[in-house]
Amino acid sequence: MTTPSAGCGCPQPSDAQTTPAAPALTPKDFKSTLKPIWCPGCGDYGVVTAIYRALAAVGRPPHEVAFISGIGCSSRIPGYTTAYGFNTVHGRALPVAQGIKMARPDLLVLCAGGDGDGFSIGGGHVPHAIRRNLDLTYIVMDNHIYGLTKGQLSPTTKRGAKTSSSTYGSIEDPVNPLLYCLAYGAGFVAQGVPADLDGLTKMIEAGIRYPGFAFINIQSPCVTYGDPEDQVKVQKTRMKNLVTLGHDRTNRLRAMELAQDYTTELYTGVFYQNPNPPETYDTYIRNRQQELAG
Ligand SMILES: Cc1ncc(C[n+]2csc(CCOP(=O)(O)OP(=O)(O)O)c2C)c(N)n1
Ligand code: SF4
Repeated sequence: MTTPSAGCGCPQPSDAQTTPAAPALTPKDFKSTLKPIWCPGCGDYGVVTAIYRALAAVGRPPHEVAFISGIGCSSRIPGYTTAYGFNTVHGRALPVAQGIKMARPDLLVLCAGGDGDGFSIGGGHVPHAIRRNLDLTYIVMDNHIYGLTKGQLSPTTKRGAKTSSSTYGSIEDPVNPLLYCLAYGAGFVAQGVPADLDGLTKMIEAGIRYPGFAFINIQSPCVTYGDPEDQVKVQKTRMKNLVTLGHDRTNRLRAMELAQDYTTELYTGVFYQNPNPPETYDTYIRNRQQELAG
């Protein structure tokens, strides 16, 4: 606030003595000194860049951010940020992330991993994290393969794909991560690609700002073990942006219809955002504790 100056019109010293504003954060503030060891061309490079940008836009300093992952190439991501990081056990990132959010509700909690981590070994945790609804953001780098263990099929590998563990072609239908999370009632569900860095950054920022469990599936190609026909070609030929299509992100049933198109189209953007987010589990527990304490 400025007050009228005395006589000469110059600003008075007292006017300028307000607490200086904290300097704005930049993506660099979130970049650690560790150099990523992903293969050149791996989609995860774009994902970490989008995360640096989104965190800078949200504006919480690194020491107020906790980044939890499982095990896999993608799960290395917390180490490449300056946030507090925890590489847990394969498939167990979500339980640890929820525990951290309960113990430290003041922290901004991000959780990340691969499609194997999230929808195979860790698949049983996802529905319960959704229905528990803590305020955290879950990012899956979906490369349709097990990257770290050298190319076995994953739950999102398409039927017929030849991998190191399905040499005659996968005989199972893939899991649909978007439909899975929508069906269990997640309040925020989006899908992005590293090639659209601006779009990806915006959706990660929106997911972080969403007050509840937010799920973001990122089609992040594995250039070493992945099937380029399955992922790279689809991104080049069949990608459709939900904003351009005029999709109403508050329409959950329409979001489910679009998510069902998984094998024919690749939609990017926010599929669903609950316009009236319910109270989160962490807030509920804290309020009840206060009530009971009188
Ligand atoms: C309990 C347990 N089971 C299996 C493994 C072996 N393992 C490590 S990473 C991984 C799969 C990685 O695939 P994904 O989660 O899709 O991540 P990506 O490497 O593709 O990013 C497996 C099976 C392990 N480390 N721990
Ligand atoms: S193996 Fe695949 S997922 Fe892992 S770093 Fe290399 S390109 Fe990325």
